[in-house]
Amino acid sequence: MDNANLYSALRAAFPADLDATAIECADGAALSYSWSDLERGTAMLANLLVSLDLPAGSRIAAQTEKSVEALMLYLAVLRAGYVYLPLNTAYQAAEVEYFIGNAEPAVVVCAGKNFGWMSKLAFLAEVQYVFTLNDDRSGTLLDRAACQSDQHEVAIKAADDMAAILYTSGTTGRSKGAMLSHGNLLSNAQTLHRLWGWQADDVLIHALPIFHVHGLFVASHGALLAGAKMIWFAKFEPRAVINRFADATIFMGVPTLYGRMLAEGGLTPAACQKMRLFISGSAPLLIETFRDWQQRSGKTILERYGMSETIMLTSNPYRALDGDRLGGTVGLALPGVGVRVRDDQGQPCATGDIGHIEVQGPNVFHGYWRMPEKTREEFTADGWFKTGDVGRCDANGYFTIVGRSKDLIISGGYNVYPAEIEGYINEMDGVAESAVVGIAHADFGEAVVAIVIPKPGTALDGPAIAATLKRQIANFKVPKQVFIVAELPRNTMGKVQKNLLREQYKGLFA
Ligand code: MCA
Ligand code: AMP
Repeated sequence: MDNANLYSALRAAFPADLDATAIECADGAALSYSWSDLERGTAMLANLLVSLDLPAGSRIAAQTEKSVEALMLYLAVLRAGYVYLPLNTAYQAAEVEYFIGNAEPAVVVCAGKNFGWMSKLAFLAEVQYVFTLNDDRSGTLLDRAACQSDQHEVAIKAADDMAAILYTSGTTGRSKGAMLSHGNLLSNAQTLHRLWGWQADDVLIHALPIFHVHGLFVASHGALLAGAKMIWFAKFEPRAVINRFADATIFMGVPTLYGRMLAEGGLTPAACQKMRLFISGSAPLLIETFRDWQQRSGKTILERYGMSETIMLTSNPYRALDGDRLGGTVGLALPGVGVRVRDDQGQPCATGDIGHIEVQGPNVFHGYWRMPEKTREEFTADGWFKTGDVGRCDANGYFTIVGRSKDLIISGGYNVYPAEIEGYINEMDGVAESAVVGIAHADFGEAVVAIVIPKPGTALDGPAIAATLKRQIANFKVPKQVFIVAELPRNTMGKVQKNLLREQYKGLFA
């Protein structure tokens, strides 16, 4: 029987020389990991998980700082046949409590500094095991794995078996867990492998977090499936990254990373000469950034588009013979992926007309964890997933995203759902109502801004509201500005007109 476990496919791509360097750490101690280190380290971690005798399909939740060991934990979960649940390190206790309550993981792995509150809420949720993993390679997870065998037979999985759950916030209610299978992840990784011309002698600069699709799947799978080396940055440092372009061939980033590198002096065609591919995604890349990068580095960024529910969907061409990389567009549908534009009635839009983007393919997720109704709502009757993005397709098949029908802010590549922030603000004493909007921001693309109405006779303080939120929610969700006003603009139906608020505050971060 063929094993569809993603780890088997990744392992098969490791180079013959297992002593070659797989990952070189760029920051901190001069550490490097061979392919054999990855194989043996993930085997020991997988054996530890197996030794816990967890039920099939158990979720393993991880909220840890970025480290090679954290990546190995992900690979070990795949190889042991369990389901990986990564959590943004910025999430605070109230946010994590929801994910743990909803996903009911069997194991939680957290940073040692968070063990106090994490273990408390995990045990209240009847999680059986809580391990710690720190970015200096200390913690109980590795201590326990150290006495395990470094030989492990990869668990047999079918393509439809779940490999990971990625939580994406809901427009109205709480976050939804998108269930991705081994087949979803592998088919997308193989498509990108061919399309972007990955080779064993590529070197990827990995400077993204590993709790989202971009850093965990698109970047890591790309390098692993090519047997290519990674230069590993635990934290993005623009100048340090530019300094390593001389040793690398591929870089992936969200637009904020490109903007920050453009603000550095050392970005020149000579510095980028060896680089063959710069990829941008997760948020719209401004045409100015696209052009400035071309001018300063001599290289044309390839912009692509995707989602947690679907992994990658479209890409600008890699090879010149397949077409130009057009700034402002997200390129063509990936081979094997269906992308279409529909009007409000669900009818096909004419070429160039704006409508709702819907998608289909082997990369599209299997539904939201324990939310069958939500899943049904997000698919059309003929089985296409409604992305919530609004865009158009030109005569050559290039897609452009022009907006979103979902009320979503993307700040520095992280998603923020206004309804969630409004919920926290509305619960505060003296608040009658609030509206949260995304305002153009030079560094983050969009920044979160809150407009708050006090209850009659109450005085509110904007910075105090932001300070309270900072103690409750992930820092990137906290409004950069909070305005106290007497009333919100409304349409005749009484609905808050967020477009007018966005217009009113548009120059705020100019
Ligand atoms: C940090 N801060 C932010 C953000 N990040 N504010 C708004 N938006 C952000 N994204 C604020 C913090 O709240 C803090 O504020 C201050 O900046 C410093 O925090 P620090 O963590 O030190 O910031 P940083 O290290 O400079 O981080 C900026 C960053 C990071 C490197 C741009 O946000 C990042 O790595 N973004 C990438 C996200 C990503 O990988 N997205 C992929 C999603 P204060 O001092 O006031 O507390 S996957 C996806 O979307 C799909 C599928 C796709 O297509 O890829
Ligand atoms: P996530 O929920 O983190 O998976 O974010 C997915 C959303 O990010 C998509 O639905 C888009 O709105 C947005 N996105 C990703 N890539 C791009 C891009 N290249 N241009 C514009 N928006 C993008």
